[in-house]
Amino acid sequence: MSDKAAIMGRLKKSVETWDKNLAESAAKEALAAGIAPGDAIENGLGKGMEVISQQFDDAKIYLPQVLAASVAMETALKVFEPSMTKGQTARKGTVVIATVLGDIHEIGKNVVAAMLKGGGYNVIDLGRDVAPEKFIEAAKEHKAGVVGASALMTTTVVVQKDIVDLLKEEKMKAKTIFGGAPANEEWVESIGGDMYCPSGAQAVEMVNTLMR
Ligand code: B12
Repeated sequence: MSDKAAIMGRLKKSVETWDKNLAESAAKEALAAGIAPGDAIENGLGKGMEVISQQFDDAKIYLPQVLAASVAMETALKVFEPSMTKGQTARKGTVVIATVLGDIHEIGKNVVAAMLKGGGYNVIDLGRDVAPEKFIEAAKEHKAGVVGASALMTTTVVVQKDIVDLLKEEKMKAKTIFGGAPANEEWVESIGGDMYCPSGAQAVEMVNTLMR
């Protein structure tokens, strides 16, 4: 097995086995080996989280293990973040991003925020469990070109519609991009949003298009 494949395997395994020490060391190894952080996140750590999701769905593991896997993933993300954002002068425009009201899932949003920063955007990350009004206030204050919202639950994805409605009410021109497990293209189209984004790997390209 090549070095890269072995390192990707360790990244995946670290999330799968909720081993934050392995997550940290494998992330450092990936950087040292010159693996692009985006690649390591999507195809290493992300694959581990897919396994965790499946095991959770199959009731083979429970919430504490999912939480521990999240901690492992976040530990690795912290190692990658500086190298994703360094040297950027953030001149391509501003993106306001957060996870919607009632929803505390933030790993995907954090991945996207890091990728956008790495892609040259000024990213205003409002965190998780954020009310639609806060998105709008921040978009106004920072003159954002794009507003992005993550929702991971069928009960919270509806808040994405509230964000579109409020932007329209306020006659704002900012474009919208949405993601998270329960969202899809049809949903975003039905609420009058601009784009659905299925993964961090595509986020920069999609935001580039929206900013044009
Ligand atoms: C990890 C996890 C957790 C962790 C979250 C830790 C954290 N700090 O974020 C913890 C353990 C805390 C958690 C809690 C809960 N969870 Co949970 N969780 C998950 C799990 C397994 C993985 C999510 C994840 O991090 N994936 C990895 C990231 C990298 O992927 P991602 O989020 O999809 O993001 C990528 C893309 O979607 C896209 N994207 C996402 N958002 C955005 C936004 C923009 C703007 C863009 C451009 C792109 C984009 O790019 C990202 C990067 O590639 C999912 C399963 C699943 N299939 O999603 C369940 C899941 C979302 N959880 C679920 C549930 C039910 C809960 C709880 C209610 C459980 C409980 N009984 O308490 C609570 C939520 C409480 C709340 N109010 O929010 C359900 C939701 C079901 C539903 N109703 O829809 C799921 C689907 C599991 C399941 N099959 O039942 N959870």
